[in-house]
Amino acid sequence: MIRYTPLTAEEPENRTQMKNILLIIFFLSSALQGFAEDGSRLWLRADTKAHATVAANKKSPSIDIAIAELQTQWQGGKVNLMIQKGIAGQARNDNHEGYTITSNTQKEITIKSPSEKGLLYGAYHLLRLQATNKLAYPLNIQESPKYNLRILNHWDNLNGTVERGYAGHSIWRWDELPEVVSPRYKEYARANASIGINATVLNNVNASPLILKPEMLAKVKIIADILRPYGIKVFLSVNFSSPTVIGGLATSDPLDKAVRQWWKDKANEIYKIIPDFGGFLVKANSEGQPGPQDFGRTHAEGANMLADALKPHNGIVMWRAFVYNPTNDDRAKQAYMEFVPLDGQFHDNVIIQVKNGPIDFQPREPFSPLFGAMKQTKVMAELQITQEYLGHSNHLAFLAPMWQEFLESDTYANGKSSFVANTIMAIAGVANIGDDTNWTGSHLAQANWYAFGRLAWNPQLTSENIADEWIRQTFSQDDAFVEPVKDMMLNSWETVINYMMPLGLHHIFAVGHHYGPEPWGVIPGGRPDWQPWYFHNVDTVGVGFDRTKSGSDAISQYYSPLKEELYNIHTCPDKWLLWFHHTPWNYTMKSGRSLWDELCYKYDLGVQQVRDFQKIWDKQENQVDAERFQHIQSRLKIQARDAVWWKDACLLYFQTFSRQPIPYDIERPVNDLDELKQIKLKISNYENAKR
Ligand code: GCV
Repeated sequence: MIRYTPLTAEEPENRTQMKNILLIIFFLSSALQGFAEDGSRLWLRADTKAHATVAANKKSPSIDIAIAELQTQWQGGKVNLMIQKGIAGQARNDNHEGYTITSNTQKEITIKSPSEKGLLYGAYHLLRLQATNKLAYPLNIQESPKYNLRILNHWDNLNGTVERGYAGHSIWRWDELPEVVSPRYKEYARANASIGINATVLNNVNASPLILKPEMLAKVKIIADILRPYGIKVFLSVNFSSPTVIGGLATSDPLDKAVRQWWKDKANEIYKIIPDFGGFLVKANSEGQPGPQDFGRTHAEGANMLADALKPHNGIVMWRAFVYNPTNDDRAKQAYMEFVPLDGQFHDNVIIQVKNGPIDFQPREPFSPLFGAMKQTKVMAELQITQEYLGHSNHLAFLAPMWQEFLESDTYANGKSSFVANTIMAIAGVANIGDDTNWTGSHLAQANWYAFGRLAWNPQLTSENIADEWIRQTFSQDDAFVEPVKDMMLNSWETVINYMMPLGLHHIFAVGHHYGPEPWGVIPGGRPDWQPWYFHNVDTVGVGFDRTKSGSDAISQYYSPLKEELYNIHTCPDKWLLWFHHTPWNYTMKSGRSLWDELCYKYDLGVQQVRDFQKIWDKQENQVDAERFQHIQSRLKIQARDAVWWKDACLLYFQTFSRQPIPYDIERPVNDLDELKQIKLKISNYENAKR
């Protein structure tokens, strides 16, 4: 029913009538379009007017949250929450985070878990089934996460900027804490708990030593207290030079007694105020960060010193393997060369954190050969949720298919089938979260946060399943909306690859901002391994990085039979061809086309695919609120323009080497190479590209 303000005696009648007509128009248009939406509620948009009966056999802050969520949202009968030791089958894991959900009738549902956290996860599971229309009685669900540690890595700086962040400033308001506590911390915790994320690193791996000062730790404590009932542990990135910079010691040598004592004292200080503190994440001897090698020590010696300090408190060290130096060796080989010889030397509370690919979160990379190679060392995967190399928050790139391709890759470690997902014991994701109202800079990028959590819980979920769940919770249950939008999302990662870097091309971004194309880019006097030519090696013969025996032989780091498949240009999958082979322009591809023609068709396909996304989205205008409709529509326009920019820049530049025509049945370039070379976007590492 439409209500409007009653007439008041003082107002002239015609003015009042006019006012009422305007109000009616406003309400009618709101009702037709749905209410304006800013995306702040993420995928947690269920009606909260339910009055469900919920009973629990224990009281605790986490169980109170589970009760409150169910009471306000569950539309069915009574729900019993039961802590129960030793529940069966798949619901068991070391962390006791598993749960069962059972029902005899819709009238009574029971969620059991050995832990409070498990009950909370069970409650969110039940609500997800309701919100996606997937409740099928009788319920007989057993769940437990594949990995005990499912952690976000924030690259947030203490001054509020976010490295490679495209959603505004950091959500952590260090300047206001501990006195002022943003309501967003709790919303953040709730969103993460709803998808099973159970840990977070609050600050950038390019870490300021200041994070360990007592006044900062007092602020960290406040955040940890808010996240705790949601089952989320807090970790910090630490700077290896902290003993010198804030401790006043003469050295930060990990074998120095005073340094070791400094870290022990620091750990004690932290655990005194945050008893369940998770531990440290460390970027050492990488891209200018300090590390044990500054003192002639190894990564193992550095990591173990920190591990020893954390051990009495059950804390862990996540030590990153993202290391490379300007040497003569292929950058793709270096992490493996550095870390494999150290296998077996790390203490058992150290986990080596390895990026999914051997270079750096490129649009598509083969998996890093470190997965499966370290037999006596714990290894975890690092994924990038923030779209540093995938169009920032301007482009639609749903990343579940990328992560799935990675997790399902067969390493053949130990001479037998061994998928990446089974070689790791935890997953980290570099967060795409900021203080923008919609959290992630664009509405559709929220899906990547969601997908990360769901896959870290269960890497066997399909991308389709995850997209379906997310769309139904975030937008609409109507299949007429869900199906085309899901299709668009599922194709979006491959689309970005097509118009940016098809066939295994990589790192041909404009130097610095990693947004637009600059295959011709040169940093005068800069490191060779930061220059696009290092990666594409274009010449009049062909294009691509030779990683076979005649080149860097990075392929030798993989196991048989994968390595034989990759060595052979005819069996190397097209998607990785130019990653592993410097391929002649006239080489005949599996499609029967020459490499040059195939490259042209791929770039063109990428452009056409984005145009199709625009058509799909524009058709949804009546299915979605105006605010989110327009936001996404405007982002797709940017993406369509950028796709043409990428296609023209790469094809026109590579054409100066291939010296062949762009096939005449594809869209002609609309830009001139010389003009494209003049484009210089001024984007810092801390902002979304504006075009
Ligand atoms: C946090 C890439 C990014 C850097 C990032 C680094 C890393 O090089 O461009 O911004 O630094 O990876 O993962 O440490």
